[in-house]
Amino acid sequence: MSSEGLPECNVGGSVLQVGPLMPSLVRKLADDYDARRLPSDPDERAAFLADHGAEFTVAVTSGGVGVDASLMQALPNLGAVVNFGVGYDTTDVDAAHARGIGVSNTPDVLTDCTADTAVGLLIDTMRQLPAADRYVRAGRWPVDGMFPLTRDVSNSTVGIIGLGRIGTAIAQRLKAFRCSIAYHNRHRVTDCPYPYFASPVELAASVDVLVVAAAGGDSSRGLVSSEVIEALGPSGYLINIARGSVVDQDALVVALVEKRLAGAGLDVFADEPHVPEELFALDNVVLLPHVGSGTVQTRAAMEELTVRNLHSFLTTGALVTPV
Ligand code: 8YV
Repeated sequence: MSSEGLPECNVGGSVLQVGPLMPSLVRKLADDYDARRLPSDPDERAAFLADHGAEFTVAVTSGGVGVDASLMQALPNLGAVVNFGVGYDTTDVDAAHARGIGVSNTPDVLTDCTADTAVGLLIDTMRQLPAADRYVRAGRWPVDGMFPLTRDVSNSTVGIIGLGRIGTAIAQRLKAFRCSIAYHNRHRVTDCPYPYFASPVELAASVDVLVVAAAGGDSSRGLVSSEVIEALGPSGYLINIARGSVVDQDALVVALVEKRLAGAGLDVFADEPHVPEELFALDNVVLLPHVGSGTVQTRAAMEELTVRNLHSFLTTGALVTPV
């Protein structure tokens, strides 16, 4: 068997691994698909592509790296980019489609896990639970007394930027907390029970918490601008589990440092894995190392769907979950 549950196939050396992937997926690609890995060193990479670029028909990558237009050009026989992850903003989909290259991602299998992370992060941020934990560990409770009071999550108003699969799953969870939900998308969602705001600034001005769940890429870059942050205001919270690029990170950091925002919970950043150090000292900010989908079960399901896309493309020419 080439991979569990999938029929044997003989694909030779046509699979290219672009960027780091989960160790189990790296092994599977190497063992079952004879994949080669694109060197990260620029000189080695150029030489490798000059020698082998024409051999590859599929690139397997993830949201952290992706396949840009210049790499596509160096892979003249590429037919598919198989992306581990639901977000594919690092792959140039327009350039891919213009060249007849299919792109797949891993939707649905990570929706629940990522929505769980968003709600956990929202609670952690509004209730300052990580700071309260640090307070206990530092021995401050017996010395300094009660931890400062925080803010209710239940019954708060929450604006969701990007009411797609994950945004909707976040809203469903927050309904159990009796939160009022409103949203902003590029287009109104049909048959949606939540109020729609065409303007992110107006949405931010009317909620306690803004949750960013929009896809990354050029269409959403800087959508949460300094004006949106200002509209959220000194009693507002920002939660981002989407992509750092959706938020004007410099404006966010200044607003947090100057206390023009009540707090922020951030799982994603503009230049991962680098996080602005000004945030490290702020107890009203919760910082996570991009763990939205980071559970054993969810990553296994993402890996399985990645391999199904790869296998399907190699055996039938079609992707299972094309974008
Ligand atoms: C992964 C993600 O961490 O699916 C996504 O878009 O951001 C995460 O689930 C990422 O794809 C791994 O590189």
